[in-house]
Amino acid sequence: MLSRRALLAGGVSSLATPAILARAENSTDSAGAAPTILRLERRNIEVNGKTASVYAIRQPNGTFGLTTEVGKSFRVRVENGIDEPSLIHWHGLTPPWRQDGVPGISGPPIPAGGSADYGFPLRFGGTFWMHSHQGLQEQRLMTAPLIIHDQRDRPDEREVVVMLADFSFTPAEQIFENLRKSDSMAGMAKPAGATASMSKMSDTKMGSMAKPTGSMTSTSSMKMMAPMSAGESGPDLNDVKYDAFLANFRTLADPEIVKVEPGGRVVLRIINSSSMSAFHVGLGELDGVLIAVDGFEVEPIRGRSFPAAVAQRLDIRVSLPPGAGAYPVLAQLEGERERTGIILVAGGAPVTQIPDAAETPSPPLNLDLERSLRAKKPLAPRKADRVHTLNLTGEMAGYVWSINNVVWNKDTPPLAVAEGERVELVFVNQTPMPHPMHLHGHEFQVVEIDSERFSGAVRDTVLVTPGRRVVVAFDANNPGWWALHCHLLYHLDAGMFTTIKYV
Ligand SMILES: [Cu+2]
Repeated sequence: MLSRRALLAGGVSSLATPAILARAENSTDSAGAAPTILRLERRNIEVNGKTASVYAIRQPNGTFGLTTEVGKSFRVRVENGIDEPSLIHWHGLTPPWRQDGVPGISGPPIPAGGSADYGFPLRFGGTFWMHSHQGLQEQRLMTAPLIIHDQRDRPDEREVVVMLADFSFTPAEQIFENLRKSDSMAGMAKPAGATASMSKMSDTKMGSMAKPTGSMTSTSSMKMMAPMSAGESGPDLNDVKYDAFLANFRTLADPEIVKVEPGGRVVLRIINSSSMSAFHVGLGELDGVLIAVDGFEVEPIRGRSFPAAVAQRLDIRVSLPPGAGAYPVLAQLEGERERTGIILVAGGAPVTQIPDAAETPSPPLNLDLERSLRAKKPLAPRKADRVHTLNLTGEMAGYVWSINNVVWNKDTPPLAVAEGERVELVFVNQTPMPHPMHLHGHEFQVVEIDSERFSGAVRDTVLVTPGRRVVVAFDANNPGWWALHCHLLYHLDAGMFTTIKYV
């Protein structure tokens, strides 16, 4: 049988003369060492009994993404085997800015059939990930784990990577178009020729931009408006109604089963690679210890449920009870019942099917955990040399998202920063939706929530819930032009994006 995969492999290997974009800068080690090849490919996965064509970032041996160790250089060649340009961002790493993987800011995308080389020292270990920053490719699962081992890893501990994702059979471009149309739906002035798009509206769920209004009378229109799970006074969540939620590319109908030792130790590396969806990660009857967020160590926090906003990572240590047992690790969508997950199985215990919906909806993510996190290695105390306030803003009509009411475009002036400065970013969420804010090229420390100062987690993505004010601090120690944006894919694409530049 000639599988699609075989065809793809042939397609990729036929790139005999790839255009090598010399993008790698001097690295500190073995210039002669061969880079790890990461191929951007198309592949098929099965979701809800249907075949879906998605992307993948894989090594030639089939390994998704990359596992390496601190002290080594990051030496990678990305080969673009899909039929459109792409560029991969190393989420959470601090490369030279030309290697950061943001089209138009760090450099041009890799053309179809081309490749690009990367090389830079790895300053720290932890749980990171990689994803396309080109267009809406991330929604089609152009994502993979990026794990950097360091001295924290224990030889007696089993590492289990769990990558969470949201999935829709509707093409991302259509999802985005539906979101943009949502205001006309709210007004209920039925657009001419809207019949086709009306049926597609079931793919998106209206947030506040389309709350039922007095002018809405049609019951069929009412049906399109999914109920506000968090209630009228709660935040607006989950703009997009997904067909499935995946853990390591699988649903709970056919979850990944990970064999573990009875009484053994496991470290879960949870990566929320979703485009739009935040989860509560539940350990069931297992006690967990949260030891790191976004790759950076925190003072350990015990618990059985931890929040993971879009793009965030959680390292959770669990000790398994002696004897046989099956232990689901479940991620439940915030504000909803839907969930996904994997199952740890010790000693050949039987595995029972777990419904892909919990009995009750989960609450929206809040900042309670964020407030209680304390960095193990905080930034050195220092007064800020410069403070930038970023009001997170949005026009509900037309799905317009912005920062300080500016919808980003290439002419938007970057925020000024000078090398060597301690910079504080004040995020003020003036919208009814939560925004996970991500700074490229630097780790930052959460230092204030709603005027309460504390020595919070060092990380690269912080959730700012509606009405809240969250302050992060970072040292401007990596000159370049860096993206700073909401990590909700359609917010980012709609303009909730800006940059910091010091070169
Ligand atoms: Cu956002």
